[in-house]
Amino acid sequence: MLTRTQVGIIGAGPAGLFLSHLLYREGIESVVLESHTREYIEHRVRAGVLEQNTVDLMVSMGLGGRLQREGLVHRGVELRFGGRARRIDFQELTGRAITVYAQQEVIKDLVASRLADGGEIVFEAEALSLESVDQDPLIRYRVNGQDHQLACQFIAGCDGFHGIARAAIPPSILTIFERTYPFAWLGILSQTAPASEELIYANHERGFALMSMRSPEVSRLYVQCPPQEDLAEWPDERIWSELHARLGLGDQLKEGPVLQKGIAPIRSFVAEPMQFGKLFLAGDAAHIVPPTGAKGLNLAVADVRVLARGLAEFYSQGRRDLLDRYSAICLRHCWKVQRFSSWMTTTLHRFPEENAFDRRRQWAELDYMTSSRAGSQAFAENYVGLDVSLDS
Ligand code: RFL
Ligand code: PHB
Repeated sequence: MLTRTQVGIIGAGPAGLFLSHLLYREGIESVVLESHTREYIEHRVRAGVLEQNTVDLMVSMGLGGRLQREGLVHRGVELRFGGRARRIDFQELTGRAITVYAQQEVIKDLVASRLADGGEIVFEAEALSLESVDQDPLIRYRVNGQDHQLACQFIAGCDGFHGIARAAIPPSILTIFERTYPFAWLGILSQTAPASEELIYANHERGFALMSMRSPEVSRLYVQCPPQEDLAEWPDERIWSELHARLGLGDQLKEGPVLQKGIAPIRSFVAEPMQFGKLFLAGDAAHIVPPTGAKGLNLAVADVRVLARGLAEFYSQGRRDLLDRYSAICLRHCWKVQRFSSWMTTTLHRFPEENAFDRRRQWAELDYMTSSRAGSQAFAENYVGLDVSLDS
């Protein structure tokens, strides 16, 4: 079956869903194709930290109700290293804050509101190929074994790192910038009250650890582990014992039932350009940041705000100016976020090849960044989120 729309969106992650909302507000029609079920995407455990700009956008879209009731507003964060514990005060340094609200809750809010507005999200619809992306774009996709085609004026590739959209940009014009790290993150969700009101990032002899949360009753905790680690090597007792050792929270860290457990690879990745013909990549389809800066979802939102604005200009005034600069604008912002995320990652983790000099240098780096006004200001500004400049 052949259907038509203005913007064909592949992927109902944060990038695709925020985009479909923003377009709807501009009177632009879209169809979202998502390979998984609604149930699956609404329960996939991932991000937890929303920048102020992301929260403000949700509120302005009329999606702030549950977020403002259930989200936990954090005005600072703690860094632990070399026997020290230092707090960065976001409020004092930037006047802004971050909100802890799980990615799957953002997804639930976006899906419910989009469907209530009559929006089209096709679940279990796997995009198979993109055709004629520089002329008359067409997406071939499959639902329940049946092949379909979606003809569109533009395609938004919001299909994450493992999606198919990026491959529709000819290899001759695509450049990949990549860094893999010699470790992964083992994360758990536990039915236990958070050990502290604010997030704690720890650089410890035994490796990095992070104490985060999802609610006053549920903690989200991470430890650095070897890459390609087998989850079976990590029974709950071992995870708790590492968390105790690395976070150094004593009795404050209460153990509880482990509700979910998983290992995530850590990488930095950028594909340039983010646009080819009428295809625009957004979010993880174009770039991955290591989770240490808590930026991936927020970066996806930043991309689609620029894209929605460019498309709105195109449809309302016939101007392509912003669309033509989409890639340059997003990449400029993306590289600043890559810089911060890789700085957080290299400063807080242990590396197999490091020596005693490297350890002292890490501590000095953290000491300076958390004790000088300039250092803490820079940290706070980046953590709460930089604004996107529309200059390219
Ligand atoms: P997503 O979320 O991967 O969504 C892509 C969607 O596309 C679908 N798809 C297809 N659909 C149809 N046809 C195809 N051929 C398709 N191929 C794929 C997929 O099913 C999926 O639904 O990408 P998007 O929208 O760009 O969003 C990116 C974010 O999900 C990601 O960056 C964050 O989760 C990263 N992240 C964090 N970001 C933050 O801003 N704050 C955080 O605190 C934070 N913590 C994290 C994180 C990522 C983590 N992992 C999993 C590495 C913590 C962790 C542990
Ligand atoms: C989370 O709560 O899942 C989380 C928090 C901070 C990060 C990464 C993940 O840097």
